[in-house]
Amino acid sequence: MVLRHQPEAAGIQLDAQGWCDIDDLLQGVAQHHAPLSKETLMEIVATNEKKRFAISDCGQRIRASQGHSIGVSLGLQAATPPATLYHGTASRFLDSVLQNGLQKQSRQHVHLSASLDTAIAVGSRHGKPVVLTIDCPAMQAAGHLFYCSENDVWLTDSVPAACLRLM
Ligand code: HQG
Repeated sequence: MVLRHQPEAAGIQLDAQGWCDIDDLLQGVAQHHAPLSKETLMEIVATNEKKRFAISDCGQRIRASQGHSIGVSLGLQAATPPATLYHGTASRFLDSVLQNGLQKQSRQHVHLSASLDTAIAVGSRHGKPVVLTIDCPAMQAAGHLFYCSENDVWLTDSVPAACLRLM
């Protein structure tokens, strides 16, 4: 939450690439919430089921690898995706998605996955899950760029309805 949506909740600031100093984070969390040791933080980073957080090469800074709703520039390189990616959503969003395509809503990107199971899990967060397949070569031919976050989430700016198919 703090590293992706609300750094001010811990009284910290992120730099333009989303990094913050680990000691500042620990101090801010202690002041605004409850004490958190560096060992516990590192344990969270290491065991987080989605590997959401990354530590900088120097070991002094931390950031979330994707999923921000605040303006950070992750500096990701465009990459070639597999031919098919998946997006899980809730059945109640389906009409709108099939008509308007996928939009990033409050996040910085539309999130896609190479795994069907992941897409089902992501869609289930919103309600009865439905899965869409994305025709990546068609999107690339139309000039859309794809990025792969450090924790293997595929990101893109939007997906046109013509490149989506309901599974
Ligand atoms: C939907 C979690 C209507 C979209 C997950 C989704 C993921 C539309 C919802 C990550 C629409 C946005 C992201 C349109 C898109 N009309 N609905 N035109 N276009 N939508 O949570 O993909 O726990 O912002 O289908 O694991 O569900 O945060 O995106 O249902 O990786 O690490 O609008 O969040 O990761 O919801 O999930 P979200 P998401 P973390």
